[in-house]
Amino acid sequence: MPHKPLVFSGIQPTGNLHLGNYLGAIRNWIGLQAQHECMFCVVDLHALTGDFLDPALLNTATRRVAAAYIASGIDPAKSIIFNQSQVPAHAELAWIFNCVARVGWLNRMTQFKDKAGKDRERASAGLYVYPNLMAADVLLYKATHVPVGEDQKQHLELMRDIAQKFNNDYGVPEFFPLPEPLIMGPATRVMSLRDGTAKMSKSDPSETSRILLSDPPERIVEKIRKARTDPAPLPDSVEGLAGRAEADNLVAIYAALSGETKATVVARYAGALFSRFKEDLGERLVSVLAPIRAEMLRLEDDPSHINRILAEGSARARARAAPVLQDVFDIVGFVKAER
Ligand code: AQP
Repeated sequence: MPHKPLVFSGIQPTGNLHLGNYLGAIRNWIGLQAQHECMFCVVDLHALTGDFLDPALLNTATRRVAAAYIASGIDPAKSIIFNQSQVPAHAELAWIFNCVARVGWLNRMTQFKDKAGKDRERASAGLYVYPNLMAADVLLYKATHVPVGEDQKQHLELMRDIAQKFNNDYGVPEFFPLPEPLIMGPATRVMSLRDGTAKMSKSDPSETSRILLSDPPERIVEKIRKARTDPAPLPDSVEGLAGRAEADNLVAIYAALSGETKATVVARYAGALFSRFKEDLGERLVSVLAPIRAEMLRLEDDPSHINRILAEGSARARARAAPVLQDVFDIVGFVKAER
């Protein structure tokens, strides 16, 4: 049974969105929206898996992530924008997937190891089963394509394993599709501006490690000016970026913004000092991010408008989820309580 193409992706409302979220995920969604049916979720259930999150912050961040989607070009009339907690079927299917996924599979997840750090005993059980909830997010709608950054590749592989095992165990071949990851562009893994070996992340304690979508232009320029680099000038070939993680990261960001390859960028700046390159990079960033920030501020000024968009999106998502969850309940053998 071929599955109808459907794109699904989401972001956790755990803080302000950064350039990694934009280049690795959101920006790629805009092009997909023109060609496919799409659902973009604010994954607020996932947001609880880290350290205690202040409810007021979660509340604000949820609306802010939705505002970032819309300000970046996601059209709520075309694509479904909603927050995960408003569709209880996500949590219900996730429970079933907790019983399908094997502990051995979860033990291999590098994101859990990275996020739990040294003190794994203290990590929440939710963080451990995070990939099962992520599988439920996508498979609940039988979505076929998942545009994400490089860091989510392993979770997508696990999602496919869950779908395959469910289909096999219950003898329902092709009930769930095996979703394809879409990892697009030259900046699929944007690194921290302070450490070229660490991913740019919302939860990095250093605010100067990331460019926020909400940063005003002067702050963007300042963060890029202060971004860590080595003392050598830019090389004349991509090979010359090897072993220079910070330099490589800035060139990749530039290439993603200008729509060029890293090779074209280094050829243009061969031998230039980083101070000059950073000036141009700062300008490019401001020209892309300033209009998004302005639109985000405008949208955030009217929380009830965003609430309405989320409410409409959630209603559409619930309507799509209900028959799939009912099929799953029938397949696993739950008795439907009739009056
Ligand atoms: N540095 C990055 N480069 C490219 N893509 C990235 N993504 C995240 N960081 C980068 C992509 O953004 C989407 C949403 O990610 P998320 O917020 O749901 O979770 P995350 O990957 O854990 O992101 P953060 O910023 O690191 O959040 P915290 O610090 O809260 O855990 C995904 O498609 C992801 O690939």
